[in-house]
Amino acid sequence: MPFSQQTVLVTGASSGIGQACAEAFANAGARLLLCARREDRLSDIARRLREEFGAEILAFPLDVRERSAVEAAFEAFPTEWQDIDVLVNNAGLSRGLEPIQEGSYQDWDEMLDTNVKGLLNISRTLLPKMVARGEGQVINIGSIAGHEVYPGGAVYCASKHAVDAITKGMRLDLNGTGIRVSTVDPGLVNTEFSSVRFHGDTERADSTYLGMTPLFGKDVAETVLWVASRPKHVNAAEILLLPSDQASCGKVHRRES
Ligand code: NDP
Ligand code: 8X3
Repeated sequence: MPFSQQTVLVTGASSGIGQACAEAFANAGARLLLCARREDRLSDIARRLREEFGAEILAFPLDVRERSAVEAAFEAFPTEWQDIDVLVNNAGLSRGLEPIQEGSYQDWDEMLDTNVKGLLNISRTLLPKMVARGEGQVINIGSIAGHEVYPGGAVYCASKHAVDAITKGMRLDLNGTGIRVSTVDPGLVNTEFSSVRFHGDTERADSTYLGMTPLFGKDVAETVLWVASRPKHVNAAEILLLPSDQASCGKVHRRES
């Protein structure tokens, strides 16, 4: 089991890519720390992974936007869970697709507070321990939206451009500490992402993937696992992972149904 000695933290593990990462690392023998806001979903996932893979799991509710709650959660861990080998900064969301002049302040705050400041809250809390140990790996889930901008996506894309900048800055600041920093940047992935973006309008969410074959959480999780499996002297720094039907944010091949 390649990860049998490793402790892996996945944020946003209650759904989609995070849930798939939890499953992939459990299958590879890792001990897992899983967090998200929906405690019931997390508990079900943790129970299933314990049954299926015999995984050792500590699942706990956490809103990554709440800095003091993030700090308190990690201080409260039992000693045997303190040394985290791999941090998967996955928790994130999009809200709305309105043009900038019609955008909602609430949606903007939620995206920036979660995707940017949430990632910083988790990273700032955990990195000192990794630096002190001289080892660890941070894998941020960015997006094609960190490489391009599309209409109605200014703020979500800004948040993912920020993740790209933070990833690059982390790599510079942590160079020589023994910590590797990577980003996995997917294109369209069929998760709850679009349903969250459209505030529960599932018909509109489903239309995102109409006539094309998107990625699934498992595809991204397999890539994250591959990044984490490289030998210590190799850093897979940046991976843009697209569905074959997608060439850019706005160029998606769709078949007539
Ligand atoms: P999902 O909506 O399926 O999953 C999002 C996860 O993030 C959930 O587990 C959710 O849990 C968690 N989350 C959201 N807000 C918070 C918060 N404040 N605190 C803690 N956890 C939070 O979407 P995806 O799996 O697709 O998204 C995962 C990541 O992948 C995001 O960063 C997204 O930007 C990125 N991404 C997604 C793509 C896609 O097309 N789907 C493409 C490129 C990148 P809960 O609600 O329980 O808190
Ligand atoms: C999610 C991919 O293109 O919907 O980050 O913004 S996209």
